[in-house]
Amino acid sequence: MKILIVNPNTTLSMTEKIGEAARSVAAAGTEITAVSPEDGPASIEGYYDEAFAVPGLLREVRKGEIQGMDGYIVACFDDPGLHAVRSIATGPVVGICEAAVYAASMVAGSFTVVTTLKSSVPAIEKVVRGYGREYFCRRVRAADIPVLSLEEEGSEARLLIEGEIQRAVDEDAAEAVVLGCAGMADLTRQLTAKFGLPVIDGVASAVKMVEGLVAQGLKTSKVGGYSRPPDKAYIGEFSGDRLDVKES
Ligand code: 5HY
Repeated sequence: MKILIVNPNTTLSMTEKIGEAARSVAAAGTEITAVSPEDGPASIEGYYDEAFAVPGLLREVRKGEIQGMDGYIVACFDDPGLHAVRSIATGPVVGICEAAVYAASMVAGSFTVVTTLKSSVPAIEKVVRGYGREYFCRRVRAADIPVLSLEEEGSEARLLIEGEIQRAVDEDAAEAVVLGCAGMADLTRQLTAKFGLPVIDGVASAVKMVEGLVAQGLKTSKVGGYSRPPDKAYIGEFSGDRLDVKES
């Protein structure tokens, strides 16, 4: 089974980390390919960055369709462009926020999300509500760290994340914690051991969910909302993003 993971930001060290986290849980026979777009923001911290990450994300998925990928993962915790990706993907597509909040609400009665900057919180709250998980989600907290500090050796990012997890336990009575950034994927095991409760990384959860969907022979429905858009002209910088009729 071939799974394409797209990290919608353009920081390759984070893409490599995401690929490693995915391979660490993938089943034998699952081939993981982790990529980033050629164009777009180095990190995604709110609505503006999200908007500019989507065209590059879609271009990588179009390449994946030509390469015959069986399933896709959108590896940014805002799940940017998830529905647009489903409009052009044949196989199942799962977002890491979507996967993590469903997994969390299956292993705990409540959870808190710990993300990076305050500017990322409203977008994540909206996505969690969109999945109908607001009943389980006690709070979306920010560790007040830039996304790219997770790539810096010796940064205090992990200490600040631990501090926010402790507050989630003490103040939110959270029974599980969801890591609100793909760049935190490598911290899961040590944080779970340190705090003695499930600390969930969406990359790992998404790999297992895509594997499960593909193994059932499920594909993205092309009836209704996720059907391919009718052909039309794309002009200017996006003229190359017009879907080729062959892709229909
Ligand atoms: C992420 N940004 O998972 C989100 C996290 C955030 O570049 N990868 C990013 O802070 O919204």
